[in-house]
Amino acid sequence: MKKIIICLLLITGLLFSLSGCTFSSDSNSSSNASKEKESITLNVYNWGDYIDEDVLSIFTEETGIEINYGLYPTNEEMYQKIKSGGSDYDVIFPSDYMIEKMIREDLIQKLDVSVMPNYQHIDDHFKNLSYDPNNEYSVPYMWGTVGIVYNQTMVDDPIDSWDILWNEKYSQQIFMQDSVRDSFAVALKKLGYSLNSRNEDELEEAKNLLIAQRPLVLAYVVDEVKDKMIGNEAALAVMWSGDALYVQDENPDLKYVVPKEGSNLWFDAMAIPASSQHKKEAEQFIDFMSRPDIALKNTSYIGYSTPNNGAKGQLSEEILSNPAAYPADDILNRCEVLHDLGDYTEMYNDMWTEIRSY
Ligand code: N2P
Repeated sequence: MKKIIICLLLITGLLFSLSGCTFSSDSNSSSNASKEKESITLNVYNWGDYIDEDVLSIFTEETGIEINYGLYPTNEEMYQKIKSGGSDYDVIFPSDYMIEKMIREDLIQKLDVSVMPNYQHIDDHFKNLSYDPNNEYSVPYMWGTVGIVYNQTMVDDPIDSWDILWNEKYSQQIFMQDSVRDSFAVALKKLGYSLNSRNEDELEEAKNLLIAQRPLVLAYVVDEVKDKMIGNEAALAVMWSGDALYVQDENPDLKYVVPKEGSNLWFDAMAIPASSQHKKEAEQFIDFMSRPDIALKNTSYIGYSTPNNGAKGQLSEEILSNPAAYPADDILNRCEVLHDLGDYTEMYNDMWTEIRSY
């Protein structure tokens, strides 16, 4: 009897260690060792409020691949997480300049658009852009501009210039973005400089401008700005166009303008960190996100503009003719795309820390 029990224990132990091997390629599913089939979990890391979360369960239903979904507020925070290692993200959504930087630092891996049939739905205008000239590292997700959202019942000046954000009349009525590149872009454009300036005098000037603005600013915010503007908490806010669309829907007093001095035109795209062990499944997810019905769900839910022709073709005339969502060329022509600043990144970051410490 004893022998039989020992034998059984040995066999059980062997089975456990074998199943351990099967699952060792995926640390997240080791607790699911009792499942018969290997189950993969993709770690997807995205901006807050930047997806219709229903699509995540649709993906799991269709593929059996589980998704562990995490959020970040800015490119810089995402970058730090990936750079420091220790995290095992499989899909991220960096912006243009951050894609450039992450390619340079070998932090994202090449992907193969030839295994992504839905890549054909991405409009050619969003391909071969300078941050990823051969479309080797990223698949466009959303795009837009940065501008001012204002509450027309709370302002009586014309809003067409960044200058309004330095008007003392609106002291404590202004929300700025808690984001280094976005805030510097505002100050640099107000001064008539490039938002990619590497000129130390210009940067110093922009920094001083942002410090001078500090007492007028009610708060530096990210996603929470939407509810605050909907709730009439301030007159003016620097916002991304997609969020502007979303708040206008909830509060018709809110208007969006891209100031005459020019602004930022940005592109966010899906990419796979170099450390991901699930390239194939990550590509499958990126392709799924580019499928017209799924891209339509996302753009409709979050309000941001889609680079996906299959989805765009199904949007209402009301959305397509809203200049906040699909601006005409005269607006786009005065916008500039952010670039990786190389060694100057640190200078911007240090200055931003200084501004935020006042
Ligand atoms: C959504 C964030 C949009 C990112 N909350 C703009 N690049």
